[in-house]
Amino acid sequence: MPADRLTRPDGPRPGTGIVHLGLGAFYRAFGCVYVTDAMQASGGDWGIVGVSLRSPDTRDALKPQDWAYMSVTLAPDGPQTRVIDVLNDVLVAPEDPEAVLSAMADPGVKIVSLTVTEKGYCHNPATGALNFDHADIQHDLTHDLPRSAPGFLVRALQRRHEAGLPPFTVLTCDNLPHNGALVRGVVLDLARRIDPALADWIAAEGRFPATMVDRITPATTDDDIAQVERLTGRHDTAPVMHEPFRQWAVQDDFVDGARPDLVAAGAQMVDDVTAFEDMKLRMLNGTHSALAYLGYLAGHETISDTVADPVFAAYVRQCWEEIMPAVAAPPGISLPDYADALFDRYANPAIRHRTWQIAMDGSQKLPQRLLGTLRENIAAGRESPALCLAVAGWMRYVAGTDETGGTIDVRDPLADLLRDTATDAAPGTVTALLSLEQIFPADLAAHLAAPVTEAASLLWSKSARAAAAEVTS
Ligand code: CS2
Repeated sequence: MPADRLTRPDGPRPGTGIVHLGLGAFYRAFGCVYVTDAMQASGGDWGIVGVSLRSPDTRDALKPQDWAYMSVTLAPDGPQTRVIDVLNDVLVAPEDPEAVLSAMADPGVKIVSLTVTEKGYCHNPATGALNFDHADIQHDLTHDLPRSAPGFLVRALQRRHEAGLPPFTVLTCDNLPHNGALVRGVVLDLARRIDPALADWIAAEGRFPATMVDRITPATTDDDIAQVERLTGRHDTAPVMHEPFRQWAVQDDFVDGARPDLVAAGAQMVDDVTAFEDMKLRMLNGTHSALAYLGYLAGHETISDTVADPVFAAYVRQCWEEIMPAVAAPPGISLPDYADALFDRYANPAIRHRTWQIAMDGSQKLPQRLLGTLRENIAAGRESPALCLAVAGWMRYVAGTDETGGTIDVRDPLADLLRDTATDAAPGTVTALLSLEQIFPADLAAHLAAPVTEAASLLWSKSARAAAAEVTS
């Protein structure tokens, strides 16, 4: 007998206080859970309207469940499930951009949060400035109904300004350094071209707190859906599968102080997020990407499979040795303990986080994950053989051919350019890719040329696994 479809539990429905752009698995496993906990502790009208900027899949899956879904905590000793019913609606921007703008301009909405991934900010990854050549930005400059995330933010703020309403707080939850300043910068860049007076108002009244978000949440698979059905006896087409760990450090700077009681939900409200952000982007995301490229090339499907291989277990520890001198620990945190905890999180066999998934969009990820650390190590005269191998691993990966001659399905906004730029040989590929200034600023590229070529030669002539063993002393 087929299992009953999950339905929304009976109970009061809070008013909508948040519109979230980019409703993927991560935000449903993270922000939606924090906001649910905050309302359970302290109340408030913080129901969420989710917005998908591209595909209708999440809306189509959640609608028959009245927007409820299961959050599944994958602890090493077994899963725990919980129904999350904080969503009040899900909109699909390309189908109805007007509905998205009216939701964002609603006076009850105090926060617009975002998980639109690195590329969703339409910025130049090396400089952080808005890329006015981006097709969606070109469109949004001349149309009232936008396509891009910066476009929706600017046009909705414009409506609020015209209606005499306060702006909403823009709460970015993407893995970008100084993410609050970055989103503020792209919004102001776009607003200034549309209407300088609007830009002045946003600059004066708008709030763009920086955040550090952390919870490992692989994409949900059909196997996961079947597992949830076995566990609960309910059919949920869109559960989210995540690790037990979660951490949210948020700069406490909201318009009129209006926000859910995130402290009650366990978030850390701080004046300055920088130290949390640097630690997480460099130690977690930096090694995630390193393991993704090299692990994929070595034939490992997931991060837990990769670190179960003793060569890569030693390699990731070597990466942390190279990263830690370039990280200032946030108050109360020991970096070696943080690294140990990361290792345990990566090793959790219940988390099937594919190396291929993390390898996506490397051109947008490399600067904040690996290149900042390398820049600081170079300035301090410290060598970084394991991190240079990670950069070489990315180069080999985006060249598009794996170690057995198979084609790699490279997903990246620059995928075509990267594949065409790479050559068959290691030194040529390194020189050509290092010359892409939207990823590698010229001064850094000059310093990286020799050590990355050395790492690439090792990688091309041996294998990812042998190269990882060789840089781990
Ligand atoms: C991962 C992140 O896919 C990726 O690039 O590195 O999604 C990572 O799992 C999260 O940032 C963990 O908080």
